[in-house]
Amino acid sequence: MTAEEAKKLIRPMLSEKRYHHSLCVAKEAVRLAKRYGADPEKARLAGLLHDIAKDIPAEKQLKMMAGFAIILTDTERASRKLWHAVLGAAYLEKECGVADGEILQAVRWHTTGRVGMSLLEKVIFTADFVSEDRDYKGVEELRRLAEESLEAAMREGTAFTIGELAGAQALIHPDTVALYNELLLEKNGK
Ligand code: DGI
Ligand code: FE
Ligand code: FE
Repeated sequence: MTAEEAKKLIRPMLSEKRYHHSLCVAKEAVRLAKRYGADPEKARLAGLLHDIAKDIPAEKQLKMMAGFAIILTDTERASRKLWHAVLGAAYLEKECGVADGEILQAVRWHTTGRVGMSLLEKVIFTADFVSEDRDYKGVEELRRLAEESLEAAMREGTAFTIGELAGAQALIHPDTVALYNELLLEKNGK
């Protein structure tokens, strides 16, 4: 799949704002890939495609996941913002002919993260936090950290996400917590 094909694929599935976000994440992912030695073209495609399922209505997302035989844990079923990552990867693989496992995994893990993330997964995870359309409080600090290392930005980013979720008494996925702990252990071990 070329970048032009990926854009054509996502355009009708996303709102104007979400489409713009996807272009911004792709641009940032290419930049981070070049900086940290990941494949820039895979980063571009994963960035364009990462939120492909985000604007599908919740009921339809559930139906599609059932169709792909995706089994959700209780935490996942109760956290609808997590669905688009799992569903997006399955949809891209099964309906859009995306065969590249690295790209599919970068989409699959872009929301929660996980322990042992690949370089491309880290690039997309970080680009999603710091892309130029983002303007939450603290984004400038995250952008600064992303120049230092992907792990530094991810540490701050996951701490921020976990803090927000806990503050709202929202469920925190175990993969998010496991990633956060891994990043802290790596930092403290150095
Ligand atoms: O799709 P985007 O908005 O670009 O970004 P994203 O895929 O990282 O989704 C962010 C949302 O997902 C945000 O509202 C926080 C939420 N989220 C991230 N990790 C967790 C989570 N929600 C729950 N319930 N649990 C998590 O571990
Ligand atoms: Fe997302
Ligand atoms: Fe996103």
